[in-house]
Amino acid sequence: MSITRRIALATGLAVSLMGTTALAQDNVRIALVAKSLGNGFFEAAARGAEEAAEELGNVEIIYTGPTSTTAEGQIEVINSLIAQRVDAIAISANDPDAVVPALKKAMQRGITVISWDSGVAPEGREMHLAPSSDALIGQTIIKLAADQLPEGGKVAVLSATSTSTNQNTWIAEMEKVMGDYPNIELVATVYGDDLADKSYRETQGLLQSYPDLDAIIAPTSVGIVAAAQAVQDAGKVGEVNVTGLGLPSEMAGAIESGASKSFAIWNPVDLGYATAMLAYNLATDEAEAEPGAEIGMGRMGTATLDENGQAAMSEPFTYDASNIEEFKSVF
Ligand code: RAM
Repeated sequence: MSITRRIALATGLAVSLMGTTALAQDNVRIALVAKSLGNGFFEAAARGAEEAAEELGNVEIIYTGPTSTTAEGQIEVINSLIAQRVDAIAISANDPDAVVPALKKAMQRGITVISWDSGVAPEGREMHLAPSSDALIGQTIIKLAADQLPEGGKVAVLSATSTSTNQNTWIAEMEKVMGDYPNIELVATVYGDDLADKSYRETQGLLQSYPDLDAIIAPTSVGIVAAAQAVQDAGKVGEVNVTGLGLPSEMAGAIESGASKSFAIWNPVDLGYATAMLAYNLATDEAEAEPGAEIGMGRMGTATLDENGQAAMSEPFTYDASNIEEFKSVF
Protein backbone atom coordinates (compact mmCIF):
# COMPACT_ATOMS: atom_id res chain seq x y z
CA MET A 1 0.00 0.00 0.00
CA SER A 2 1.30 3.46 -0.86
CA ILE A 3 2.20 6.00 1.79
CA THR A 4 -0.32 8.43 0.29
CA ARG A 5 -2.97 5.77 0.53
CA ARG A 6 -2.11 4.97 4.13
CA ILE A 7 -2.41 8.68 4.93
CA ALA A 8 -5.65 8.86 2.96
CA LEU A 9 -7.01 5.88 4.89
CA ALA A 10 -5.92 7.38 8.22
CA THR A 11 -7.47 10.72 7.25
CA GLY A 12 -10.57 8.93 6.05
CA LEU A 13 -10.82 7.14 9.37
CA ALA A 14 -10.45 10.40 11.27
CA VAL A 15 -13.07 12.07 9.08
CA SER A 16 -15.49 9.17 9.35
CA LEU A 17 -15.04 9.21 13.11
CA MET A 18 -16.26 12.76 12.82
CA GLY A 19 -19.37 11.43 11.15
CA THR A 20 -18.75 11.83 7.40
CA THR A 21 -17.68 9.35 4.72
CA ALA A 22 -14.76 11.02 2.95
CA LEU A 23 -13.13 7.61 2.48
CA ALA A 24 -15.70 6.52 -0.08
CA GLN A 25 -14.31 9.07 -2.53
CA ASP A 26 -10.78 7.70 -2.27
CA ASN A 27 -10.83 5.31 -5.23
CA VAL A 28 -8.35 2.46 -5.55
CA ARG A 29 -6.74 3.02 -8.96
CA ILE A 30 -5.81 -0.22 -10.71
CA ALA A 31 -3.89 -0.09 -14.00
CA LEU A 32 -4.52 -3.03 -16.30
CA VAL A 33 -1.53 -3.07 -18.68
CA ALA A 34 -1.99 -4.96 -21.97
CA LYS A 35 0.77 -6.34 -24.19
CA SER A 36 -0.52 -3.82 -26.71
CA LEU A 37 -3.64 -1.81 -27.35
CA GLY A 38 -6.07 -2.78 -30.11
CA ASN A 39 -6.03 -6.50 -29.25
CA GLY A 40 -9.57 -7.89 -28.71
CA PHE A 41 -8.32 -10.32 -26.06
CA PHE A 42 -7.12 -7.49 -23.81
CA GLU A 43 -10.21 -5.41 -24.55
CA ALA A 44 -12.36 -8.32 -23.33
CA ALA A 45 -10.20 -8.57 -20.19
CA ALA A 46 -10.64 -4.84 -19.60
CA ARG A 47 -14.42 -5.33 -19.73
CA GLY A 48 -14.04 -7.92 -16.98
CA ALA A 49 -11.90 -5.56 -14.89
CA GLU A 50 -14.63 -2.91 -15.24
CA GLU A 51 -17.16 -5.47 -13.98
CA ALA A 52 -15.01 -5.99 -10.89
CA ALA A 53 -14.74 -2.22 -10.39
CA GLU A 54 -18.50 -1.86 -10.58
CA GLU A 55 -18.96 -4.63 -8.04
CA LEU A 56 -16.37 -3.16 -5.65
CA GLY A 57 -17.64 0.40 -6.01
CA ASN A 58 -14.50 2.33 -5.04
CA VAL A 59 -12.22 1.26 -7.89
CA GLU A 60 -11.03 3.04 -11.01
CA ILE A 61 -9.61 0.87 -13.81
CA ILE A 62 -6.96 2.47 -15.99
CA TYR A 63 -6.76 0.27 -19.08
CA THR A 64 -3.52 1.00 -20.89
CA GLY A 65 -0.60 -0.44 -22.86
CA PRO A 66 1.85 0.36 -25.61
CA THR A 67 0.85 0.65 -29.27
CA SER A 68 2.98 -2.35 -30.23
CA THR A 69 4.04 -5.50 -28.36
CA THR A 70 7.39 -4.33 -27.00
CA ALA A 71 8.93 -4.30 -23.52
CA GLU A 72 10.26 -0.77 -24.22
CA GLY A 73 6.72 0.46 -24.79
CA GLN A 74 5.55 -1.18 -21.56
CA ILE A 75 8.42 0.37 -19.58
CA GLU A 76 7.27 3.83 -20.71
CA VAL A 77 3.72 2.96 -19.65
CA ILE A 78 4.92 1.70 -16.23
CA ASN A 79 6.95 4.86 -15.61
CA SER A 80 3.95 6.99 -16.43
CA LEU A 81 1.77 4.94 -14.04
CA ILE A 82 4.37 5.42 -11.28
CA ALA A 83 4.23 9.18 -11.91
CA GLN A 84 0.41 9.02 -11.67
CA ARG A 85 0.80 7.22 -8.31
CA VAL A 86 -1.66 4.46 -9.13
CA ASP A 87 -2.38 1.93 -6.36
CA ALA A 88 -1.81 -1.21 -8.42
CA ILE A 89 -0.31 -2.31 -11.74
CA ALA A 90 -1.51 -5.60 -13.28
CA ILE A 91 0.58 -6.34 -16.34
CA SER A 92 0.61 -8.93 -19.14
CA ALA A 93 4.29 -8.71 -20.02
CA ASN A 94 5.96 -8.64 -23.41
CA ASP A 95 9.18 -9.85 -21.77
CA PRO A 96 9.51 -11.48 -18.34
CA ASP A 97 12.80 -9.74 -17.47
CA ALA A 98 13.02 -6.43 -19.32
CA VAL A 99 10.14 -4.88 -17.36
CA VAL A 100 11.50 -5.96 -13.95
CA PRO A 101 13.56 -2.82 -13.07
CA ALA A 102 10.60 -0.50 -13.81
CA LEU A 103 8.22 -2.74 -11.84
CA LYS A 104 10.67 -2.94 -8.92
CA LYS A 105 10.69 0.85 -8.87
CA ALA A 106 6.88 0.78 -8.75
CA MET A 107 6.90 -1.66 -5.81
CA GLN A 108 9.49 0.47 -3.98
CA ARG A 109 7.02 3.37 -4.25
CA GLY A 110 4.34 1.24 -2.55
CA ILE A 111 2.47 0.26 -5.72
CA THR A 112 1.05 -3.29 -5.76
CA VAL A 113 2.40 -5.14 -8.82
CA ILE A 114 1.00 -8.36 -10.21
CA SER A 115 1.27 -10.04 -13.59
CA TRP A 116 -1.50 -11.87 -15.39
CA ASP A 117 -1.80 -13.71 -18.73
CA SER A 118 1.90 -13.30 -19.64
CA GLY A 119 4.10 -13.43 -16.56
CA VAL A 120 6.88 -11.29 -15.10
CA ALA A 121 9.90 -12.91 -13.40
CA PRO A 122 9.12 -13.42 -9.67
CA GLU A 123 11.40 -10.57 -8.50
CA GLY A 124 9.38 -8.08 -10.55
CA ARG A 125 5.90 -8.84 -9.20
CA GLU A 126 4.05 -10.01 -6.09
CA MET A 127 2.10 -12.75 -7.85
CA HIS A 128 1.11 -14.05 -11.29
CA LEU A 129 -2.35 -15.15 -12.40
CA ALA A 130 -2.15 -17.64 -15.27
CA PRO A 131 -5.38 -18.21 -17.21
CA SER A 132 -5.08 -21.95 -16.74
CA SER A 133 -2.48 -24.63 -16.00
CA ASP A 134 0.44 -24.01 -18.41
CA ALA A 135 0.81 -27.77 -18.98
CA LEU A 136 -2.87 -28.13 -19.82
CA ILE A 137 -2.70 -25.31 -22.38
CA GLY A 138 0.38 -26.85 -24.02
CA GLN A 139 -1.33 -30.24 -24.17
CA THR A 140 -4.53 -28.72 -25.51
CA ILE A 141 -2.97 -26.93 -28.49
CA ILE A 142 -1.15 -30.00 -29.83
CA LYS A 143 -4.20 -32.22 -29.22
CA LEU A 144 -6.38 -29.82 -31.22
CA ALA A 145 -4.03 -30.23 -34.18
CA ALA A 146 -3.46 -33.98 -33.74
CA ASP A 147 -7.17 -34.82 -33.41
CA GLN A 148 -7.65 -33.67 -37.01
CA LEU A 149 -4.63 -35.68 -38.24
CA PRO A 150 -5.31 -39.35 -37.45
CA GLU A 151 -2.66 -40.37 -40.02
CA GLY A 152 -0.13 -37.90 -38.60
CA GLY A 153 1.38 -34.94 -40.42
CA LYS A 154 3.47 -31.79 -40.34
CA VAL A 155 2.62 -28.90 -38.05
CA ALA A 156 4.16 -25.46 -37.54
CA VAL A 157 3.71 -22.96 -34.73
CA LEU A 158 2.89 -19.30 -35.38
CA SER A 159 3.54 -17.58 -32.06
CA ALA A 160 3.34 -14.00 -30.76
CA THR A 161 6.67 -12.30 -29.87
CA SER A 162 9.77 -14.41 -29.25
CA THR A 163 10.04 -13.01 -25.69
CA SER A 164 6.40 -13.53 -24.69
CA THR A 165 6.33 -15.51 -21.41
CA ASN A 166 2.97 -17.15 -21.91
CA GLN A 167 3.43 -18.38 -25.48
CA ASN A 168 6.99 -19.57 -24.77
CA THR A 169 5.78 -21.52 -21.72
CA TRP A 170 2.87 -23.10 -23.61
CA ILE A 171 5.10 -24.08 -26.56
CA ALA A 172 7.62 -25.63 -24.13
CA GLU A 173 4.78 -27.58 -22.46
CA MET A 174 3.56 -28.70 -25.89
CA GLU A 175 7.04 -29.90 -26.84
CA LYS A 176 7.16 -32.00 -23.64
CA VAL A 177 4.25 -34.14 -24.86
CA MET A 178 5.21 -34.40 -28.55
CA GLY A 179 6.38 -37.96 -27.78
CA ASP A 180 2.71 -38.89 -27.36
CA TYR A 181 2.21 -38.01 -31.05
CA PRO A 182 4.94 -39.96 -32.90
CA ASN A 183 3.32 -39.29 -36.30
CA ILE A 184 3.23 -35.53 -35.86
CA GLU A 185 6.30 -33.57 -36.86
CA LEU A 186 6.85 -30.02 -35.66
CA VAL A 187 8.65 -28.41 -38.62
CA ALA A 188 9.00 -24.75 -37.59
CA THR A 189 8.13 -22.05 -35.06
CA VAL A 190 7.75 -18.49 -36.34
CA TYR A 191 6.76 -15.22 -34.66
CA GLY A 192 4.05 -12.81 -35.80
CA ASP A 193 4.49 -10.48 -32.78
CA ASP A 194 0.71 -10.29 -32.21
CA LEU A 195 0.56 -8.02 -35.26
CA ALA A 196 -2.02 -9.03 -37.87
CA ASP A 197 0.11 -8.12 -40.91
CA LYS A 198 3.32 -9.74 -39.65
CA SER A 199 1.40 -12.88 -38.60
CA TYR A 200 -0.19 -13.02 -42.08
CA ARG A 201 3.22 -12.71 -43.80
CA GLU A 202 4.82 -15.31 -41.52
CA THR A 203 1.97 -17.71 -42.39
CA GLN A 204 2.52 -17.09 -46.11
CA GLY A 205 6.20 -17.90 -45.49
CA LEU A 206 5.27 -21.18 -43.78
CA LEU A 207 2.95 -22.18 -46.64
CA GLN A 208 5.72 -21.51 -49.15
CA SER A 209 8.51 -23.21 -47.20
CA TYR A 210 6.40 -26.27 -46.30
CA PRO A 211 4.03 -27.00 -49.21
CA ASP A 212 2.92 -30.21 -47.49
CA LEU A 213 2.14 -28.57 -44.16
CA ASP A 214 -0.99 -30.03 -42.48
CA ALA A 215 -1.65 -27.67 -39.58
CA ILE A 216 -0.67 -24.36 -38.06
CA ILE A 217 -0.90 -23.99 -34.29
CA ALA A 218 -1.21 -20.32 -33.32
CA PRO A 219 -1.38 -19.94 -29.51
CA THR A 220 -2.26 -16.27 -29.93
CA SER A 221 -5.64 -14.69 -30.61
CA VAL A 222 -4.09 -12.26 -33.11
CA GLY A 223 -1.97 -14.84 -34.92
CA ILE A 224 -4.71 -17.43 -35.30
CA VAL A 225 -7.06 -15.05 -37.14
CA ALA A 226 -4.29 -13.86 -39.49
CA ALA A 227 -3.14 -17.43 -40.15
CA ALA A 228 -6.68 -18.55 -41.00
CA GLN A 229 -7.03 -15.62 -43.41
CA ALA A 230 -3.70 -16.40 -45.07
CA VAL A 231 -4.68 -20.07 -45.50
CA GLN A 232 -8.01 -19.06 -46.99
CA ASP A 233 -6.39 -16.52 -49.36
CA ALA A 234 -3.87 -19.17 -50.47
CA GLY A 235 -6.74 -21.53 -51.37
CA LYS A 236 -5.52 -24.06 -48.81
CA VAL A 237 -8.72 -24.59 -46.80
CA GLY A 238 -9.07 -28.33 -46.27
CA GLU A 239 -5.33 -28.84 -46.67
CA VAL A 240 -3.96 -26.78 -43.77
CA ASN A 241 -5.97 -26.64 -40.55
CA VAL A 242 -5.41 -23.57 -38.39
CA THR A 243 -5.83 -24.08 -34.67
CA GLY A 244 -4.55 -22.82 -31.32
CA LEU A 245 -6.00 -20.11 -29.08
CA GLY A 246 -8.50 -17.55 -30.31
CA LEU A 247 -11.63 -15.59 -29.50
CA PRO A 248 -14.95 -17.01 -30.79
CA SER A 249 -15.97 -13.48 -31.85
CA GLU A 250 -12.88 -13.15 -34.05
CA MET A 251 -12.75 -16.78 -35.27
CA ALA A 252 -16.38 -17.29 -36.34
CA GLY A 253 -15.49 -16.56 -39.99
CA ALA A 254 -12.57 -19.01 -39.95
CA ILE A 255 -14.79 -21.77 -38.56
CA GLU A 256 -17.40 -20.99 -41.19
CA SER A 257 -14.87 -21.03 -44.05
CA GLY A 258 -13.35 -24.27 -42.74
CA ALA A 259 -9.87 -22.71 -42.39
CA SER A 260 -10.11 -23.67 -38.71
CA LYS A 261 -11.81 -26.85 -37.52
CA SER A 262 -11.53 -25.94 -33.84
CA PHE A 263 -9.59 -23.83 -31.36
CA ALA A 264 -9.61 -23.18 -27.62
CA ILE A 265 -9.55 -20.32 -25.10
CA TRP A 266 -10.54 -19.52 -21.52
CA ASN A 267 -12.91 -16.67 -20.74
CA PRO A 268 -10.87 -13.43 -21.10
CA VAL A 269 -13.61 -11.38 -19.41
CA ASP A 270 -13.35 -13.59 -16.32
CA LEU A 271 -9.55 -13.33 -16.45
CA GLY A 272 -9.66 -9.51 -16.39
CA TYR A 273 -12.28 -9.60 -13.64
CA ALA A 274 -10.21 -11.98 -11.49
CA THR A 275 -7.06 -9.92 -12.07
CA ALA A 276 -8.74 -6.72 -10.90
CA MET A 277 -10.12 -8.47 -7.81
CA LEU A 278 -6.65 -9.81 -6.89
CA ALA A 279 -5.02 -6.41 -7.45
CA TYR A 280 -7.67 -4.80 -5.25
CA ASN A 281 -7.27 -7.30 -2.42
CA LEU A 282 -3.48 -6.89 -2.41
CA ALA A 283 -3.51 -3.10 -2.78
CA THR A 284 -5.95 -2.68 0.11
CA ASP A 285 -4.03 -5.18 2.28
CA GLU A 286 -7.00 -7.56 2.38
CA ALA A 287 -4.49 -10.22 1.40
CA GLU A 288 -0.75 -10.81 1.30
CA ALA A 289 0.91 -12.46 -1.74
CA GLU A 290 2.89 -15.35 -0.23
CA PRO A 291 3.16 -19.04 -1.13
CA GLY A 292 0.04 -20.91 -0.06
CA ALA A 293 -2.04 -17.73 0.27
CA GLU A 294 -5.65 -17.94 -0.87
CA ILE A 295 -6.66 -14.63 -2.36
CA GLY A 296 -10.22 -13.75 -3.28
CA MET A 297 -11.24 -13.27 -6.91
CA GLY A 298 -14.88 -12.30 -6.29
CA ARG A 299 -17.32 -14.49 -8.27
CA MET A 300 -14.33 -16.46 -9.64
CA GLY A 301 -13.54 -17.97 -6.23
CA THR A 302 -10.02 -17.88 -4.78
CA ALA A 303 -6.52 -18.08 -6.23
CA THR A 304 -4.10 -20.30 -4.31
CA LEU A 305 -0.48 -19.21 -4.78
CA ASP A 306 2.15 -21.88 -5.40
CA GLU A 307 5.80 -21.61 -4.29
CA ASN A 308 6.51 -19.28 -7.24
CA GLY A 309 3.65 -16.98 -6.32
CA GLN A 310 1.62 -18.23 -9.27
CA ALA A 311 -2.02 -19.30 -9.50
CA ALA A 312 -4.20 -20.56 -12.36
CA MET A 313 -7.77 -19.47 -13.03
CA SER A 314 -9.75 -22.09 -14.97
CA GLU A 315 -9.59 -24.45 -17.96
CA PRO A 316 -9.52 -23.76 -21.69
CA PHE A 317 -12.71 -24.55 -23.58
CA THR A 318 -12.87 -25.79 -27.18
CA TYR A 319 -14.90 -24.04 -29.87
CA ASP A 320 -15.94 -25.48 -33.22
CA ALA A 321 -18.86 -25.40 -35.67
CA SER A 322 -21.17 -26.90 -33.02
CA ASN A 323 -20.92 -24.01 -30.53
CA ILE A 324 -19.34 -20.99 -32.23
CA GLU A 325 -22.71 -19.32 -32.92
CA GLU A 326 -23.56 -19.39 -29.24
CA PHE A 327 -20.27 -17.85 -28.07
CA LYS A 328 -19.29 -15.44 -30.84
CA SER A 329 -21.29 -12.61 -29.28
CA VAL A 330 -19.89 -13.24 -25.77
CA PHE A 331 -16.13 -12.60 -26.28
C1 RAM B 1 -3.01 -12.87 -27.59
C2 RAM B 1 -1.98 -12.48 -26.57
C3 RAM B 1 -2.33 -12.99 -25.18
C4 RAM B 1 -2.74 -14.44 -25.22
C5 RAM B 1 -3.85 -14.65 -26.20
C6 RAM B 1 -4.27 -16.09 -26.30
O1 RAM B 1 -4.11 -12.03 -27.48
O2 RAM B 1 -0.73 -12.98 -26.97
O3 RAM B 1 -1.22 -12.80 -24.34
O4 RAM B 1 -3.11 -14.91 -23.97
O5 RAM B 1 -3.41 -14.22 -27.48
